[in-house]
Amino acid sequence: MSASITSFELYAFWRTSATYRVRVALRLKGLQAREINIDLDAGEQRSPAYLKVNPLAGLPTLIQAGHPPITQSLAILEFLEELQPAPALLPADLHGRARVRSLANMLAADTHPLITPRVRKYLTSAADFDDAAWRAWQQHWFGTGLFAVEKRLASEAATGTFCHGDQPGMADVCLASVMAVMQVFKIAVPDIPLIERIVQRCQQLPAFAEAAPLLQRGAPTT
Ligand SMILES: N[C@@H](CCC(=O)N[C@@H](CS)C(=O)NCC(=O)O)C(=O)O
Repeated sequence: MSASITSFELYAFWRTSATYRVRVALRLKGLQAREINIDLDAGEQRSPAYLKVNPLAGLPTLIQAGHPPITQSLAILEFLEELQPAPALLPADLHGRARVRSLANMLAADTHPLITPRVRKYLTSAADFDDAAWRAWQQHWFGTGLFAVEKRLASEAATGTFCHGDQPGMADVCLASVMAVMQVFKIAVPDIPLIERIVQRCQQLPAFAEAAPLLQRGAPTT
């Protein structure tokens, strides 16, 4: 592996779902990144210094030395896939790739962004949401996304041990990332047996197990 491939920096915070995806993908591909902690609870994502890196104030951002920052976890996963094609996070066939990207987007684009700190901040300040209303919001949007994914996984022949066949891929990374953040926030969605089975299988793999939020630097120890 060339030196340039390993010289990554990852702006990260212990519990973020989108950062989890990148941590897993790096590990699956045998790559490493030095993490730079951005404390979301302290609002560091909105500091002038970080806004220069990522004007949308989100984590993660991946930096490869000498290149512009790469934001958006799915763009980072696609970048890593092209940089280091094996093991593949996307299937070899066109329609398989479309299916995996579609499942990944259902989770990373249509489900997770609704429960991010900036949404919470807005709802609790501009819309008078209290803790109970925020919890109901999280439950609603996680459930909406996961029920739809469960329905697809149950009805589509390409589902295997993992979301697509018997190798972990981009959809599994996104699925496990959503389930990981739900665990952090103690949100449970009932009646998603296939998802639970697939995520349990993911967690048996070191790349997923080592990316668990509570194992990351800065995570609470109790
Ligand atoms: N679509 C973006 C989402 C980025 C994002 O919202 N990340 C969350 C953490 S999981 C964040 O940093 N939020 C900061 C905030 O909402 O203030 C991606 O996939 O990278």
